Amino acid sequence: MRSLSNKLLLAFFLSVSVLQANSQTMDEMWDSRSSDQEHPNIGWFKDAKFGMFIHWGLYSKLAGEWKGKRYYGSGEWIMNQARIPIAAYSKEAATFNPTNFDAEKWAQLAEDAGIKYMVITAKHHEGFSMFDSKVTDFDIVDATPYKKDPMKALAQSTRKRGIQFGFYYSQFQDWYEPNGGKNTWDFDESKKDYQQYYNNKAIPQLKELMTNYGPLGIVWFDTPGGLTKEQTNDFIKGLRKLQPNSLFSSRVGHGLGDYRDYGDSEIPATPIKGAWESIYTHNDSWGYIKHDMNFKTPREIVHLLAQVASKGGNLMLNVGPDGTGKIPEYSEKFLRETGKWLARNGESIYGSTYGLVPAQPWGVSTSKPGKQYLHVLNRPLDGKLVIPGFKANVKSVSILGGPAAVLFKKRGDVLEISLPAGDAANLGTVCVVNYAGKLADLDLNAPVSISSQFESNYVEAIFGKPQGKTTVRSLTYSHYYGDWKHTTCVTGMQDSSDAITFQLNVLNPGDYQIIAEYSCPEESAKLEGSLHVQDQQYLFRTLRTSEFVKSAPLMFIKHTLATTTFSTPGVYPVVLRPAGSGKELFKLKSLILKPVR
Ligand code: FHN
Repeated sequence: MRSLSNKLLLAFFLSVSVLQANSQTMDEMWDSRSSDQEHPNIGWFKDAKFGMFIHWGLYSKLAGEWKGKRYYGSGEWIMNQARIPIAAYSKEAATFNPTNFDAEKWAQLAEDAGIKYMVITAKHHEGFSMFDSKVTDFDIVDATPYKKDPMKALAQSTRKRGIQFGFYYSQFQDWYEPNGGKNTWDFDESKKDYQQYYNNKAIPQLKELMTNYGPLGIVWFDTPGGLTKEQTNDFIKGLRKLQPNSLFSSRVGHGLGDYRDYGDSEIPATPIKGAWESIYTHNDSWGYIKHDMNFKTPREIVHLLAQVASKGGNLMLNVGPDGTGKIPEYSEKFLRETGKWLARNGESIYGSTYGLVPAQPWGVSTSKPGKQYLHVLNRPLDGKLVIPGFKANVKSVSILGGPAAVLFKKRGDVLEISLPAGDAANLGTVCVVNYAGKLADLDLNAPVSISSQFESNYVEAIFGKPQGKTTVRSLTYSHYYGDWKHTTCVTGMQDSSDAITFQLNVLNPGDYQIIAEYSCPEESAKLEGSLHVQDQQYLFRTLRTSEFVKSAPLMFIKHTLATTTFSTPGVYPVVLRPAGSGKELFKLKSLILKPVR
């Protein structure tokens, strides 16, 4: 009787797990909550700021192509995208021979790039182990002509350079195992026994990884599933005993990780306290695809790093080596350029926390005690950097890697810095403001600065104050398969009681065009809306762009709604709302203030 009820309970638990696993949303797969208890070893991670992610597996050899057909987007998903049966996929191991792999070269690249930690895929969803595992023969030592364990060498080469080393491990999805998550083309998901898979593969393999490769900075779990919170707790506890100092990513699930990872390629809209990380691909795919050449430029990488650091987080940027073990040429080249910038400007990134200067058209800021680092991502035309609301006493201003002292003026709370002549080759100038006393914490409600010294001033959705049913939220979509994008937009404005108000701090009087940057599906096209500024109402009709679907680009239009003259500097509210009632007006990404030339 007792064993029957146990079996029933187990069957119930399994069917609930199956349901849960199949109905997971992206937010559940990207669990971005972390434990309330700070990990005692979190310090190095908070200071590190720049990590290298490496996706490398059997999929790297396929390079985005299967049976003459090319696949785009996430190359490591090719087995799933092409529904390749295990029998055919596993044969690829017989010719996987990454003889170009050179641990020293990879680690040297990381060091040259200014990378402080590296996380590499030990086993991705395909189920192939890139390390020597006694748990399975489907691993690089047993199943390939290469026969060596590249992870041993890489762990040594990185550590020797003072770079923290960690493993990515897909703890739930394993398309090779009958009881692993999410291979629905070879197996019936409803018949799977996830516990069996956890007990016989995931846990023993994680134990191998945490025993045989020295101290691991991070175990980077991904796409949780099949375990309750209690079971996840037990799973974590068992592993922690082996290496109490290792940090676990939040994708271990149920809010039990040591730091937060946001969605793939996502930066939170506002600064976040505590330890967290943004993860980005260098091109479109995580795993190598030979026809993916959309590499972020050195300037784009530096700006991304500054953006993430200005909100208090780390950037972990992915590279995808090919099946021979070679890192793409442009990844090498552009990362080395980034490293040169960091060699000069690293003080503003490493060990910093989020910036205290509110939104400015010239860029973003990062902080250290007594210092604000101003990252000039857009240079003002007149070379004068204006920082309103800077209440502390400024002692000096300098440029990292440049003049030790630059001229500045303080008029009340407005700090004005005279930038030295521009250096076009510089990927981003950083001004250091040394100050005495205390600056107040960042005020997200502070008015957004608008200046005539820029071609355009972007006021992001997050700075609007919503009213009625209006909400500001992040919309997630992709261009190619799995290359996620996130845009924070004002949504839900349906009738005239709904509105969004932006407070603009106009620094230079003059004529400005007011442009709304929005996305508008067919059902919202031709709706009437109104914009209020300086006691004037301007009416407009929405223009159709694209539907909001997960698997296609979300298109935005820049629609000029009004031209206005601000005759004196000061704070001006701008209000947008639907004129009638019915459907959502549009999804507003930003308000753009463009000085009239
Ligand atoms: O499905 C994976 C994907 O292949 C890749 O590994 C990324 C990296 O964050 N994580 C998962 C999706 O979010």
